[in-house]
Amino acid sequence: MEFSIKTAEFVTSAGLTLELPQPAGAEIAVVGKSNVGKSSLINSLTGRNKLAKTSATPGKTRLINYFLLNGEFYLVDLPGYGYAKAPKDDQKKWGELMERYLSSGRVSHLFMLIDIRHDPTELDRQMFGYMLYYGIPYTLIATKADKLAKSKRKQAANALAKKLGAPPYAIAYSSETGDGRAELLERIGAVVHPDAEISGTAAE
Ligand SMILES: Nc1nc2c(ncn2[C@@H]2O[C@H](COP(=O)(O)OP(=O)(O)O)[C@@H](O)[C@H]2O)c(=O)[nH]1
Ligand SMILES: [Mg+2]
Repeated sequence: MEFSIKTAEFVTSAGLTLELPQPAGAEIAVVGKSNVGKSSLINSLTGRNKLAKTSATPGKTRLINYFLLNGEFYLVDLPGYGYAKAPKDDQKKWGELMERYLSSGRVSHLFMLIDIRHDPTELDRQMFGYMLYYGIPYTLIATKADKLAKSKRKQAANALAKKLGAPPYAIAYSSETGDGRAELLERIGAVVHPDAEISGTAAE
């Protein structure tokens, strides 16, 4: 069955005190550098242009933002990393916040975003290391796919995953064109309803 997003609503924002909402059926969190396209991905997925704030000024979001989708699972917009002008103190707080959140045991899946045009940075590698350390299942997503020729997207996305040391697969996604949307929805469906029959693999 094809997975679709019918409703999306903002629930709450949480900071270091980690006052998080009651767990839902699943919790998918979006991580990545500042400006990589986290908020845009949430907006384009839900078809709600102003749901997650997007900004041309990176480094502004310092909170964990919760969105409830279809009334059954959370999509979580995490603060970005790697904003060069961020004060040292902010960087430290970011680390604490991430550590607390990722070790909370609530996260069912992580979407890690990397710009399709750039090699993973040292901070991306660190982030990827945390994800493996905490043993949280993940999907790599190469963002801003519209910036590359269509014929190059798939290969560039997969190459990014390989450079990160992951199995060579990433979804090429564009918030502008909707490229990769169907693939991402399928992934979300598998996370939210892991026991549902996957099309093409009929039960014996
Ligand atoms: N061309 C293009 N621009 C994008 C895409 N996604 C995000 N952007 C732009 O990148 C900037 C940062 O996006 P944002 O979603 O705020 O990034 P965040 O900091 O990771 O939440 C904004 O100017 C967006 O318009 C995309 O798929 N294609
Ligand atoms: Mg954002």
